[in-house]
Amino acid sequence: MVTKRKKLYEGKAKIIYEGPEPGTVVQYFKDDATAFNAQKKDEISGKGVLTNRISAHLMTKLEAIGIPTHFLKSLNMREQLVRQVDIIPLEVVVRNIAAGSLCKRLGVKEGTYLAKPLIEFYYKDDALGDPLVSEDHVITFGWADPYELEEIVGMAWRINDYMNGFFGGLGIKLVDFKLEFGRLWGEFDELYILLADEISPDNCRLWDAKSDKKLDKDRFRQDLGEVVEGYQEIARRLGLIPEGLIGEGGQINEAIASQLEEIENDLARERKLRSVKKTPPQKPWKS
Ligand code: ADP
Ligand code: AIR
Ligand code: ASP
Repeated sequence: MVTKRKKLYEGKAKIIYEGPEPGTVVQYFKDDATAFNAQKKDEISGKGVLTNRISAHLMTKLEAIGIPTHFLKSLNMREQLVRQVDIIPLEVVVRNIAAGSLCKRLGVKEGTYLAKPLIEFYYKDDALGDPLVSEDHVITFGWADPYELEEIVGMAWRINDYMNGFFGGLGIKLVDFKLEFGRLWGEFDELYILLADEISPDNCRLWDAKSDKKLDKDRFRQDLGEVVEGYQEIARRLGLIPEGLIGEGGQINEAIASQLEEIENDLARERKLRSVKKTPPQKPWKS
């Protein structure tokens, strides 16, 4: 019997479906790309497969260093099972090198190394265009309390430290990235802050360390072309694409594609074992 699952939310890059157990949801990664608050839109064939795989991989790496994340397991090429959280309405941006809106706002030259990593908060509200806000705004308007904010900032620093080293080892500069966090209440009403949403070239700026070639969503934002190729290069360096999968003209090698599915299944099986201890919360969702 085919059961139609309930769509809970459709965003610009993902669809959230009801999960198989209470407290879980399925994230479906679309090929849609938007920029500048959805004023620019397009479909980038194959993007969702790559962002799903890259995000699953990075979330698993972060779990392994003790960052609590929403990720439970990969389901298929475009979907992953995650814990449902109450999203804190903040986009937490960490910057190592000046780019994007920082350059526009302050006139800093793109590519300038910052004296220290910079953490910024944007209030997550499409109608307002996700405005930049201060920690004081966050507290005053109650988007997060001081303890939550301290935890979020601590996690953002640790994630940046880890990812800087990790990408550095792959010959990639981690220019900046955006994180989202969510609240999860445990069995005894204790509160956990989890890393949620996704980490992929859709919300990180990643440059080749030698050439400074952009391998992220800026290829789409700035009409640089070869968008999916940039994402593929990141996946390839992460070891998520076997050599030879993509031919000269960008065509997929079917034999290697089926091998890729096997790898995906192996990864999923491995994560299933890892996720045994992570039973979904007993309590129905609080919102
Ligand atoms: P947007 O809403 O900006 O268009 P997406 O297309 O990426 O973004 O949609 C995904 C939505 O799901 C986002 O609003 C994000 O905050 C939310 N989300 C991410 N992870 C979770 C989670 N674990 N539980 C509930 N909601 C989540
Ligand atoms: N980001 C912010 N809002 C949505 C996204 N994806 C990410 C960008 C970039 C970082 O946050 O992809 O990696 C900073 O973006 P900006 O535009 O503020 O310079
Ligand atoms: N995804 C956001 C938008 O559609 C921001 C961006 O990535 O540029 O505007």
